[in-house]
Amino acid sequence: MKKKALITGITGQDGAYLAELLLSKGYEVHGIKRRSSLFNTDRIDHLYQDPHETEVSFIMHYGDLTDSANLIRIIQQVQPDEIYNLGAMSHVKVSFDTPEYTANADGIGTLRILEAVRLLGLGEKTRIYQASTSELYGLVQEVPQSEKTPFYPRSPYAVAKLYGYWITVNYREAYNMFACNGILFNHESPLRGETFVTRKITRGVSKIVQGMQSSLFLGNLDAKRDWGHAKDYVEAMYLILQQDTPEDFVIATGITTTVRDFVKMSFAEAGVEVEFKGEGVNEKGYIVSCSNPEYQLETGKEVVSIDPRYFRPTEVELLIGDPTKSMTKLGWKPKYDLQMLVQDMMAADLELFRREKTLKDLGYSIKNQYE
Ligand code: NDP
Ligand code: GDR
Repeated sequence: MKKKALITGITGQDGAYLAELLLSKGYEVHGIKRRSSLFNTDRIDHLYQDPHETEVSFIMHYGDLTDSANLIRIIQQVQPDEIYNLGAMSHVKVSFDTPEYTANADGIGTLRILEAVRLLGLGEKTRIYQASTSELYGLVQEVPQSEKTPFYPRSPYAVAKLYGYWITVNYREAYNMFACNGILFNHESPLRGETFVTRKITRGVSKIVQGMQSSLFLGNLDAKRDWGHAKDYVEAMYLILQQDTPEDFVIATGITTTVRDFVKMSFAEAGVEVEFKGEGVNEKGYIVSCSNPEYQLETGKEVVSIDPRYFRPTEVELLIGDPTKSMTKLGWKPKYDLQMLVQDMMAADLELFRREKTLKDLGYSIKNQYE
């Protein structure tokens, strides 16, 4: 019998990589997707299998973390061995605009999964992974941040995830369920959502060097993040659920970098050197040199500016994780370092916009005919 996994948030960055990983391990993978007025399955279309065929091992269900009855029905039908709760309103800045919804989906949504498993009598069979986050650490209490570091959430997103973290611990202790938190630090990839800072940068840089955009507007350039590759991080999720006892784990690289340096590294991938001048909201990035003959870029051109619209009411300034426990107990080790991550993201975005530019230059509109 194949093992069955149910993934919430399967249409997201991590959902897509995790589904690929579990399929490669022989799992039957079930995913919950939300109904949307436009297709939202781009990241998993390559995994799609015609449900009319026999032996289908990738199955999608419509659902939502705000709908208990729906979750109970899906879990009852699937009877999963493992649930990966990755679904969430995952954008920190947007959570300040939609705090109540974020609490419902990210906080109570976690409870709905745990409670569905409990009341369906699956507490002994079904293992649960909760997508917890380094945002729980928020205002710096100590560095590097480990499983023992106190939490101090700084956004409605982080507060909702704090509830998700503790309700997972509580169900483990109260009902003896195999429920674990992965406290994952930022992880990125070519599949990263376009409004998170790394992808915004690699997309923006790819367009700027190809003459498709003049400048990139960013918020806090001083923020420091411990960035890894999502492909490595979904391996850790899987390992957490294969242990003999349920425990919580920090997943991180242990290296932190500013947003400003991520910008420089991304331009450098395209052969462009950028330097920053000025202070605070007046800081700007300028081109110093371009060694790539493919691009026509003037030295001194302003390519990065600050837009305070991207500042957060309360910011998380510094994240740096201590992955000692996951490295020793899980045997987890990332394959990608930051340089390789930037290379992977830049290669994908340069190619994406090279194609888009070619189509435009040939006179094809890449916009929907109704726009
Ligand atoms: P994404 O934003 O790429 O994906 C989020 C997924 O959740 C999407 O599939 C989205 O669906 C789905 N979703 C959103 N709201 C609901 C809802 N109400 N009901 C059901 N599904 C919903 O996030 P990531 O893949 O980057 O992250 C995965 C998880 O890990 C999230 O919980 C995130 O908070 C957490 N996390 C992420 C980190 C990171 O650096 N990436 C670090 C630490 C934790 P749709 O496609 O329809 O929008
Ligand atoms: P984060 O990721 O908030 O850490 O949450 P994000 O990439 O949005 O921001 C990282 C840092 O960059 C600064 N920043 C900007 N951020 C965005 N989005 N856009 C900008 O223009 C910009 N300019 C500067 C931010 O202020 C911040 O300091 C991500 C999400 O995936 C969460 O779901 C997850 O839990 C955490 O990572 C770990």
